[in-house]
Amino acid sequence: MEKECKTMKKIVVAGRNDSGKSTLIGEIYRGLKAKEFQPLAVGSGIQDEKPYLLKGIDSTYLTIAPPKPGEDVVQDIDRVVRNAVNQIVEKNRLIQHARKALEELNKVRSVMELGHLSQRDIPRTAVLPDVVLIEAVGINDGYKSKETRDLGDILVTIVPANIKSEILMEPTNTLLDDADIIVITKIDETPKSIATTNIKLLHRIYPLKPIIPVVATDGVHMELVIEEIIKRLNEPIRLLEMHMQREDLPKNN
Ligand SMILES: Nc1nc2c(ncn2[C@@H]2O[C@H](COP(=O)(O)OP(=O)(O)OP(=O)(O)O)[C@@H](O)[C@H]2O)c(=O)[nH]1
Ligand SMILES: [Mg+2]
Repeated sequence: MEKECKTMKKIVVAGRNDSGKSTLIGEIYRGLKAKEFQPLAVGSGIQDEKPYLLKGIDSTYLTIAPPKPGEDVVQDIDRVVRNAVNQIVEKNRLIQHARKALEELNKVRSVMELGHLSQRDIPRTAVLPDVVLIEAVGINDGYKSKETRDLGDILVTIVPANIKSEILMEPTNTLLDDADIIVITKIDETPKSIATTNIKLLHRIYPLKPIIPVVATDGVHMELVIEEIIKRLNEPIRLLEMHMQREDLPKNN
């Protein structure tokens, strides 16, 4: 079990307050599930739960882990994930016990010439998650949380289309500088000139990054986000390199 948790890739979704992180996580969950992944969603506060459920995240795969005050992400995410996985394992064990018990009961009923009771009312066992989606706490003043950057294998940073351009131009915007994918939300409710200015600016600062405008509430353009995420989930060498860097192992060059 320990090993499985460690090898599960972590996708971190960061961004300002109210920028659409939970809504996007709900969409990513759906998109990955449609591609045969089983994500586990980790929210950072109770406000995240409702958007997750609205997007159809199964409560089996939903857990809320608030960080300590003043922090943007939980420090011991591995423990949170392990607990969530253990709960699913435990539930599966109970379900399997219930099935066996019912089989035994049906043997007795058969001897007594009573009808069989159906297994239908016992839930199916749940598959274990194979990828983790983590929501960081929304930061008010920018994109500078180093802890958040360090947490994940894939960093998805959200910028609401109506953001003030000055914020994008601030130095040490770690969460933008290091984002694997930048997602622009709320393009539907932002005046076009403002959205266009911000998107152009981001393209100029980050010419090599995927920068994807979406309407997170309606799932518009989400397939582009999912495609970029899956590309990265399937890049074992790159992820290996990231782990090596993190553990300060010698590099090749
Ligand atoms: N019109 C529009 N509304 C959006 C979009 N994305 C999110 N919203 C709305 O914005 C509000 C905040 O969305 P959340 O997903 O809860 O944002 P969040 O970043 O998780 O918020 P916190 O966790 O509280 O920081 C909700 O009312 C969403 O329905 C979008 O692309 N377009
Ligand atoms: Mg949220």
